[in-house]
Amino acid sequence: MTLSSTDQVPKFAVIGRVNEGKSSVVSTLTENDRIAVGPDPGTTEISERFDVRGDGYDLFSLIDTPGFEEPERVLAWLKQRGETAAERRAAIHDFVKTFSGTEEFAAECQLLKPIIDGAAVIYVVSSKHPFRPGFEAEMEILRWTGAPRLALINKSDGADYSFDWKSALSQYFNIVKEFDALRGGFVDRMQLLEALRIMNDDSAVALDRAIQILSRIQLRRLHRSVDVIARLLGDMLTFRMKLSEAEAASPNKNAVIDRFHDCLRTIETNARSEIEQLFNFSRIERNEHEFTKPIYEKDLFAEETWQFLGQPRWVLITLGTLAGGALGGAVDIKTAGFSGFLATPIGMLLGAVSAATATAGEPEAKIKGTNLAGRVVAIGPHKDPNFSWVILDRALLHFRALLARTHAVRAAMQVVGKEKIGLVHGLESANLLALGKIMGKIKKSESPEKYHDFAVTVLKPVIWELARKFSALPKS
Ligand SMILES: Nc1nc2c(ncn2[C@@H]2O[C@H](COP(=O)(O)OP(=O)(O)OP(=O)(O)O)[C@@H](O)[C@H]2O)c(=O)[nH]1
Ligand SMILES: [Mg+2]
Repeated sequence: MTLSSTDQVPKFAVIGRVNEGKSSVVSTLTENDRIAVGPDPGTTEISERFDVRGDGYDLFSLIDTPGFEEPERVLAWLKQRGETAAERRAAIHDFVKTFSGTEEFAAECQLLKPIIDGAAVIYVVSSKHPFRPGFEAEMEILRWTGAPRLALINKSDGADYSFDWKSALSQYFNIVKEFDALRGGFVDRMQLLEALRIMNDDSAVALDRAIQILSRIQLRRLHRSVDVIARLLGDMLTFRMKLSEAEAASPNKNAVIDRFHDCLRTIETNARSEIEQLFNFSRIERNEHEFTKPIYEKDLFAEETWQFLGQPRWVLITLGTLAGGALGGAVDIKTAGFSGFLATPIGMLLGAVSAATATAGEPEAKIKGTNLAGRVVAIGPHKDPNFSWVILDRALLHFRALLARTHAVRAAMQVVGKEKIGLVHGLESANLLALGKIMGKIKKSESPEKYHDFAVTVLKPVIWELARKFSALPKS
């Protein structure tokens, strides 16, 4: 369903010098990770329009363009033809008409054509390069177009010349804004749309609607992500694998366990892909090299995963006891702290139990088997008490990495920060207890569906908190 004609859909040409991050801005704002972005100047050679659609509406379009190559020569040509204000726009038209299809000024023709066709301008500069008067020629050319113009300082790491840029840009552009194409979250993107809306009255209604629809879609994605993670927990915690006839007849324990683990890995990988697709990521690379894999990307059953993720043993036992109602939830395991907690009689008791029962244990040693007439016919579910926490932790880490990523990033996904630590033990005690309880119930249940809605209710505040931290939560 398209309610508006194409003419009413706001169009923005993203313009600037080569390699300033124009295509990165287009990728991030259009949530398109297939646009060519690269370190070599001149990656984009022809202008290309990318449409943003949502809930059946055309919302806005961005046009990715090649960088200015010879702005001084172009300006000199224009100056010979446009002496008065009235003549300047006509001179731009003449320029494109004269040089289109020729070898001269190919990049400039490509980038000016969309403006002639009615696009407003987003002029991109990188904060890491200092402002030089050489840039004034291209800014002047853009002023001659008479189109509404917003300047975007693409913030990057390292040197930051934003301050110098601002004073120069404000002389040529209606609005100057900072934006980080590699990190800008949903909220930052909406703020940019709001700035574009202010810049150009003609597109105000359309952009208001775009912000409204995109916010609705974002909320829906967050809800669906909670749903996928809740389903992942249910599926993994109750997963049982039937042995084939051949496996049951001559059991090879290791081979069967390997297949069991492969099935669990597949469930996890599918859930991750489902969430990535919800957020329009189509080709996130997974780094296969063991040493550079982020923790959540390390194999689910790698020893390191089990060391850093999930819960320490003492927390597992405490949580088990609390969830079982023995302490009535009266002890706050977070504020009690490990050492202080151990000094209490309950803590000493639990410490002793922990020391007596905790085994470093291979995760695969804890799989339940089902016997029938003396033959193992199925195995599962996974019995390790930390299993549920490890898969939850991995799901949260993956989700966090996704929220921290924009569609302009082409590198393999990494956990934010290099801390070798999961997320579950940073959760609020109330959330921890509720999660422990629900995961315990799911594990014991034959049908995880029974607890799905409950799991969704418990997971939602955790996912919402992450979304808020990463500017991914729309304004209500
Ligand atoms: N550190 C950092 N790098 C960035 C940022 N934005 C873009 N880059 C990198 O800068 C390089 C150029 O980015 P592009 O988006 O292709 O730049 P462009 O202006 O479209 O370049 P051309 O098409 O060649 O004119 C790529 O390697 C990007 O990953 C940023 O905000 N921070
Ligand atoms: Mg480009």
